[in-house]
Amino acid sequence: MKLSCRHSARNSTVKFTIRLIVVTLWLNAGLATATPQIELVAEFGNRTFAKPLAMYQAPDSRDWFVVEQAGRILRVNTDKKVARVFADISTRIDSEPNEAGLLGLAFHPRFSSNRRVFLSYTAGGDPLISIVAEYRSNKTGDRLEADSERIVLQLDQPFGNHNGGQISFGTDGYLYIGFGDGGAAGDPRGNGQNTNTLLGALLRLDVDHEKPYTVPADNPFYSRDGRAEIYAYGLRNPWRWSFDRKTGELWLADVGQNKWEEINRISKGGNYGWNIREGRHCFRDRQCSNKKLIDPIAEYSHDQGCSVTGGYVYRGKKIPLLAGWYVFADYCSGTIWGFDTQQTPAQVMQILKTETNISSFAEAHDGELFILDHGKGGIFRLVPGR
Ligand SMILES: [Ca+2]
Repeated sequence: MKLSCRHSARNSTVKFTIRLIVVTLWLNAGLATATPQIELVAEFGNRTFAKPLAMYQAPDSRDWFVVEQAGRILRVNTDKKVARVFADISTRIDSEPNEAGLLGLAFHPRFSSNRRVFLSYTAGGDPLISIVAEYRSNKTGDRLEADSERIVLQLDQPFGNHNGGQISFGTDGYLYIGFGDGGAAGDPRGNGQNTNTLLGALLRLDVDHEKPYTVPADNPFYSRDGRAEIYAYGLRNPWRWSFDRKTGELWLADVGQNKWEEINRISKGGNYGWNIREGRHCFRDRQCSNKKLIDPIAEYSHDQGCSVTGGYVYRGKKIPLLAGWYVFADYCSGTIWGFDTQQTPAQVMQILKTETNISSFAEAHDGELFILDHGKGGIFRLVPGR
């Protein structure tokens, strides 16, 4: 998310009706002759949320948990569309800087029996501090016990932006945490390439044994120089990443500086280039040939938008043509794209052009996908066109 985009979002809020321009999803020759369409349908009727940033289904039910930037989490009953406050930690949060606030939520994989919930947020002060904390919910799982907070990890943020902040459990049961490069512009302190800081990196922790956490012994820097928590690095501001539920592969969108937005497939120990490269292009130096840097699978320039929002590999049933496609978007332009993850090199296709500020995608237990409109607060389901 970027400030300039937020302003344009405000301007467009006058248009209350969301006009969706459905664009034909062109298929590669030979795959199909049809030109199917994909549309958005409001998931909760007219209900809107205050700057929604993330949405997850509870592991043991179909209810949705919608994360609002200022610090609330609303539990929405899927059938009755009734929303109740699951958590409100707004008094602990500094959501003043544009990219700060309640940024992440992860249910423990065994939430139904242990009721453990993890939140990620920024707290006040100079500097801003990123905090990942563990809580417990009540027995029925419908209210977070806010006094149960236990800090897992905290990290100073030298500048107000690029806080990353997503947390998710991998298929390996470990907790992954994404942090940006610390902010400002151009990574002035070189955090992206510095493996002795947790900034500009994706971390992987074991939160099931000692407190507050241990580091898996097969993390890349476990027994060599560098922070043992790091799983991958060279990131500028990872803004939404996900595990392919079929393959376990980790797909991560990294927000660019002024020119290139990128989608990466993350491998353990990988260096994703920032701030030597922005996307596939030299950034810090004119010469940037370095075989150790991993280029993105897909990128787009700022002709197409200004800030990438990562999505999911589609594994639902309702839109067969997207099967195995990675679906992502741009926060500013509202464009949704996708590419077939089986195809190399990736061929990015435009799926939809929307008038929304997409802050996140969400994936239901059944694999269907949703977008969250940060600007006007609506939540929409991707459906086959009629
Ligand atoms: Ca990169």
